[in-house]
Amino acid sequence: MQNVPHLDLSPEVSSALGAGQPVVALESTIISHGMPYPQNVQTALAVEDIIRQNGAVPATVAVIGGRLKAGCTRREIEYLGRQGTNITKASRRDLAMLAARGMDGATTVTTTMIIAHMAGIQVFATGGIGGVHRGAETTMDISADLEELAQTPVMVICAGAKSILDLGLTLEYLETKGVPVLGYGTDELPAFYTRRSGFKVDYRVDTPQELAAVFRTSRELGLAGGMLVTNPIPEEYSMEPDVINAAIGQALAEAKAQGIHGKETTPFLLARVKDLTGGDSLASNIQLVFNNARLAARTAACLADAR
Ligand code: PSU
Ligand code: MN
Repeated sequence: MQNVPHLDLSPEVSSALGAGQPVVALESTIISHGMPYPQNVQTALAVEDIIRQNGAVPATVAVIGGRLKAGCTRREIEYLGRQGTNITKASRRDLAMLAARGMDGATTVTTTMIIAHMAGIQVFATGGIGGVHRGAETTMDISADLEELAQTPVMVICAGAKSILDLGLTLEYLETKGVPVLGYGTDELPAFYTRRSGFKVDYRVDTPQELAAVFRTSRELGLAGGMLVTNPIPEEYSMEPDVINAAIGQALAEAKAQGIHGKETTPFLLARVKDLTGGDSLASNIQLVFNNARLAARTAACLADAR
């Protein structure tokens, strides 16, 4: 762990890391901006339970009162969930300001990676990452998540990315930045709600042991960046491509018509897709996060075993 004056480890996370036990980081923008209350809080707490059941300690990451938290209490998770979009969605550029002013922030993939790395946590589970937006060739809207994957050595386990993004350009960007994109049990990049996208990942990996081995090797080689593990949604919870693509198409058109831009874009699209598909997409979203949490806990356990 780096000595960072603004960082607080929860007692459970601190003792697990000190004893070399597996820890899995979790983001908080998915709580505040990614799901409605109260499902967001129920899901966040259930994800923590799943990580424990699979042999690791969960560390939900957030900024609370200016403190960078690796490990939130139930009360803090409840607070983030109730506040929802009132909480600042905190990316890399927001961290110093929030810490200096003693403010709250919900951490995206980017800031969760930063804080996990400060704390000494190597594995992070979430739902979907940000990427290159459709039309980025003119808007230049490319998520900071991709830059963070290029520079911060944390393994991010997700269900791919939603096709609110340009998945092909997202893969091109990750290739340029030297970020390995691994498919768990698949050769194909999953598209969050669906198991297939038509785009190939770099490598297929079939076990948590091998995920741990590749990550460890990357560190031994002194490579700077992280690693993206894409884990397809379980078949029984996956959605009809036509249904989800129609909702995504409409959400994108509304965002354009309303001039939504900057950090509002992703939360707007996520909320509209959820509304347009009723509760179905939310149920799928919850299940894929559970699935990623299980894999992350097992992978973190393999990393800890090999120490
Ligand atoms: N994609 C999802 N669900 C999410 C997010 C993205 O399917 O909750 C959140 C994550 O916190 C991610 C952030 O890091 O949005 C990316 O935002 P932006 O596109 O503004 O970089
Ligand atoms: Mn953006």
